[in-house]
Order: sequence, then C-alpha cells, then structure tokens
Amino acid sequence: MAAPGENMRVNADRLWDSLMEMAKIGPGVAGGNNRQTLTDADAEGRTLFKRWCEAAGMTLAVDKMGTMFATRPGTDPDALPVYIGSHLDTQPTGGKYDGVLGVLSGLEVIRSMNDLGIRTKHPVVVTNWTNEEGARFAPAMLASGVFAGAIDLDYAYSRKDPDGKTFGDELKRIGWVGEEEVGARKMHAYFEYHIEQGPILEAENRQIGVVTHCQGLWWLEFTLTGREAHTGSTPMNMRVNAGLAMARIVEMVQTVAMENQPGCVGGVGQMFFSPNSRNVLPGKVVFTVDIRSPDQAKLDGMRATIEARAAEICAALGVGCSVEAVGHFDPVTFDPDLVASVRKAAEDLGYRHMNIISGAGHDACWAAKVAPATMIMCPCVGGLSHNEAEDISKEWASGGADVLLRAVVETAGIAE
Ligand code: HGY
Ligand code: MN
Ligand code: MN
Repeated sequence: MAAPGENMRVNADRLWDSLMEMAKIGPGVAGGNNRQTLTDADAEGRTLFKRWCEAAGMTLAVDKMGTMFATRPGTDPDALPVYIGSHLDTQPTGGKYDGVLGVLSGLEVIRSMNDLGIRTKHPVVVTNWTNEEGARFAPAMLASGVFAGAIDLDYAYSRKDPDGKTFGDELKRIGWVGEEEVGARKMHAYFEYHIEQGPILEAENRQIGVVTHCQGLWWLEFTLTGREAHTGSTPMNMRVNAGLAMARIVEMVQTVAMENQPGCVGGVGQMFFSPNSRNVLPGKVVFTVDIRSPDQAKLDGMRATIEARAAEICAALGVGCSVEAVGHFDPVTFDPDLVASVRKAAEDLGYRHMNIISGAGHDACWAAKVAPATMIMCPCVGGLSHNEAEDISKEWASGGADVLLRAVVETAGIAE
C-alpha cells in the first residue's frame, strides 16, 4: 500500500484518453461538443461514465434529478464520504473540458488509488451533476441547487427548454430518473476540479488555481411587450418597438457593468424575438441578463440599477416590461481547510500556483452550502471557454488531477 509520496500522481495518458473518448459523444461542429443536458447524447455519455465507474469497482446511485453518485467504499462504513464532482453536460457550442475534466479526473483519482493500493477511511464518491450549464433549462447548476435545498424539485421539473419540453419529461424520456431523494446524502467534503475558463492562470504562468472564492450571479429574464407592425409602412412615431427597447437595455447593462469596475461583469447571451420575422416589428422580446460579482453589494446594486433603468427605457418607448430572476447564487467563500489542502498538494508537487476567484459558476457553489467545499483550477488556452475551440494541455489536465488526488487522499485519510 503506497504512502503519500513522489509516486502519488495520476496516470496522465489514461486521463487524456478518457477525455478524448468522452469527447466523441455529442460532437460539435468545430471540434468541441454539443452534449446538452437530457439529450440522447447526454444519456450516451452517462452510460459510458457508468461503465467506467463500475469497471473501477464503484457502485452507482442516481437521485431524482438524475445526478450520478459513484462510490468507492472506505474502511469506516460510518464515515461520511469525500465527494469529487462536476458535470458532463455541455453548452451547445461547448468545449471538451468544461465540467468533463472534473468528472473524469475524479474517476482517474479512483483508478489511481486502485493502482497504488490506497485504501481510505472515508468513502470517496465521484459525482456527475445534472444540468450544470443551464443552457437548455435555466437556471445553471440546477441539480446541485436542488441538492442544496435552494431550488424546489417540482420547480426544477417544470423548467422548460426553448421548444417547450420540460426538464421532468426529458429526464424521464432518457431513462435517468433515480430513486434517491435529492439532498438526502451527506458529505464530509466536496472537491471540484475545473478549467479556469478565464485568462489569469495562463497569463501568470501558474499551473494550479487555488480557488478561494466564486463570484455570485443573477440571471434576470426580461419580457418586453411591443406591438407587432409592418417594418415598412409603420411611421416611426407610431411604433411600439420592443426590439429598440431591448437594444437600449443591452447597451445599458454594459454601461452599468463598466460603472461598477473593477470586479464585476454583465452581458446578454440569449434572446428571442416573436414573431421573429424580418418585416414585422416584434410583439415580444425575451432575453436574459447575466450579471456577476464577488462583491455582494455590487452584485445586488447592479441588479437594482439595471431593473430601474430598464423600466425607464421601456416607459419612454411605451413598451411593456416584466422581469423574473431565473438564476441566482450569492458570492461563495470556500472552506479554508480544504483550500489549504489544495495549496499544500500543489506545493508538495512543485506546481506553480496562485489564489484565484472563480469567474464562472460551478456545482461547488451549491455544495458549499451543505458541506465544506473547494475547487482546483488549471489554465485553459487564451482563457477561452463556452467555445468549441476551448483547449488545454495534457500536462495542465494531469497537474490539477495530481493535486486533486493528494487533497482527496489527505481528506479521506489513508486507512491503517
Ligand atoms: O454559467 C456558468 O458560470 C456555468 O458555466 N454554468
Ligand atoms: Mn463548468
Ligand atoms: Mn460551462
């Protein structure tokens, strides 16, 4: 049985091969992935992950949100498990590593402990959270939000995709509705390993991000009501133009984010026009504003300012305006002891590292509500993510997984 030491590293080639194998499922059109949650491709990826977990000696449980929990037993049956989690679902034009690196590095940690003959006191559980991305069904981090008690199961099941299909129906259709009550299982600790999805680690030439915090988020869904009319024959002074109101609000969001620098972001990634005809002024425009900051006061202040200014913009144009928060979590501070275990593992391995605040949201943000949690990050090329060109090196991938292995083994305790 190996003691912690120089040889406690993962098998970099095996991890990379697993990433490339999973990337074949739900391919994109430009080298990335389109494996959106609860699609047939998601189901195929889940089946492959299940096969790999069982081949590594783990047993699988699934909860009512379809989240997958693969357990490697510990020597103390009463000890709460140490969890490693992330997500296998991707954006429509996603990369091969966002989320997938964390889940398959968790599997690699198990495979490496098997190879090294390491037995831990606490069980270790590798988790694939359903619908982390929130691309098809808002909000993001949906299953982990239900697990943390922040989102109601029935609300989650009712969420609709742009085609009007509900989360609950789609989960049933792909055959991944589990028996387990969501949130019933308790955690000793939770680790998530993820690509940075930003430019800092690469620019600073650091291999490991020791994640101390994650910025908070609001997703504000605006519904603007104009009057459908002919774009040619309707005089300008007779228009009730919801499209113009939307454009002014998008510009205003940019202005508010810039007014609150440093340390915040704001933008719009999705919008729908109805009837979406080239020569009809839109009767309805629906779009989601995404604002984030690690500073609670700034985050909530931006929300209030944006909603107030949007109301003024719409009133001036005679456009109806309603807004619904369809996603939210407050800024997160990760567990200092787990953060220290990540930093120590990076130092023992001789990997250049730095503290970092996560710009993107992660399931760890909800896990942190119910257990000590933290994250590990590796760089990604040009800081690019949520783009099929998302790229990392094999060394970056395995470096973070080495840190994950050591932090998990330290936290789970090597059995005597
Ligand atoms: O939105 C996020 O930050 C994550 O990628 N779901
Ligand atoms: Mn992710
Ligand atoms: Mn993502």
